[in-house]
Amino acid sequence: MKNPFSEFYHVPNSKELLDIAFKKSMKSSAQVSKNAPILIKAKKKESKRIQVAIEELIDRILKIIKMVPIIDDLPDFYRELASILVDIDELKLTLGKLNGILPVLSKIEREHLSRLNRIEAPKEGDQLRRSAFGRVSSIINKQNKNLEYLNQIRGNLKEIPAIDYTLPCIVVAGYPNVGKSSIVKNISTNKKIEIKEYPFTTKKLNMGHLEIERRFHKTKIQCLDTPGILDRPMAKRNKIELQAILALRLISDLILFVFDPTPASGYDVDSQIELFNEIKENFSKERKIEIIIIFNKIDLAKESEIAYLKEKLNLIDGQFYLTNALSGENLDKLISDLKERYAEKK
Ligand SMILES: Nc1nc2c(ncn2[C@@H]2O[C@H](COP(=O)(O)OP(=O)(O)OP(=O)(O)O)[C@@H](O)[C@H]2O)c(=O)[nH]1
Ligand SMILES: [Mg+2]
Repeated sequence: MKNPFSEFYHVPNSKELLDIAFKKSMKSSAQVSKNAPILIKAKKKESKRIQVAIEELIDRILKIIKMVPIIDDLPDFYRELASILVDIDELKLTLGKLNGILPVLSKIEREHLSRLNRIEAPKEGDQLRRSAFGRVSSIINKQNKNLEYLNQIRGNLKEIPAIDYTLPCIVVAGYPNVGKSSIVKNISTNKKIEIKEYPFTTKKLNMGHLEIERRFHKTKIQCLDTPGILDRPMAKRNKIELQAILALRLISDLILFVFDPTPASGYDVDSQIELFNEIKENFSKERKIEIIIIFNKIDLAKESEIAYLKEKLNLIDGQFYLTNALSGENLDKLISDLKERYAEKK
């Protein structure tokens, strides 16, 4: 499904909202006969202006509230990811506060319209409209913090990748800076992934695809690049790491675990092994998900570094890939392995 937050569009701030509403209001024209007395004309004109402004505001605020999906109703993955990225209680509270001003706006409208009916001089109509606009402005301005908050969290939520639950999903995981993104960028269609020489470059989940040919049709497999994870207790893991954990837990059909056997990533191999064991134990065994092991950066790796990892993981040749994500060496083998695995499977 597409990202449920893809229709969470820009949220105007209070000034923008008021500008739109008042502009529309001042352009409005009331239906009144030319020959009507000035007092009637003033009443009709100002009533219309007040109505247009307040109804426009109510309409726009309702639209803002409605474009935020109800988090509790989302599928597990999106719901949990949203709770990692934003404080859901604060979001609910913010939407509740915005919703709370709607009856207040309606009341101001009703009160001013009934007072307008009773005016005795045209200039009182102008004064009443100004008074209504003043009260409305003060209410909307008090919501500015909430409007800006929505716009700010929108930035995080709209970056959530679209997951197609009908297609297999390979999750690429490992320590920071080991070359996960370089591999996904190389093997998938996603060429926009950012790669940098420092850890925690990837701060969100990036989706890429691999096209595969089945006997009668073409299809795709999903390949998800994740942020690095450190070997530490779950409770200590930050929001960036937790996104990777969530993907492993909820949407992986196959895990690609990437090791950097060299000191280049800045993290030692034993910690990477600990993380591997944790992932194997928690996310592979229970859900019967296979792990493909990759030793990356073979252009830098010494034989002794590869031998150490092999021995520690109890692997024999053929049970892991040796890759260079910069040159693409051996990634073609990995791609054909992946394509073969999914060529006939559903
Ligand atoms: N020499 C060499 N450098 C590599 C290789 N693969 C990746 N790198 C470099 O390692 C650094 C980290 O690469 P990324 O692909 O960003 O690593 P990552 O695992 O996605 O890192 P995070 O997103 O921070 O967790 C970059 O400077 C890459 O150019 C490789 O096979 N050989
Ligand atoms: Mg990365």
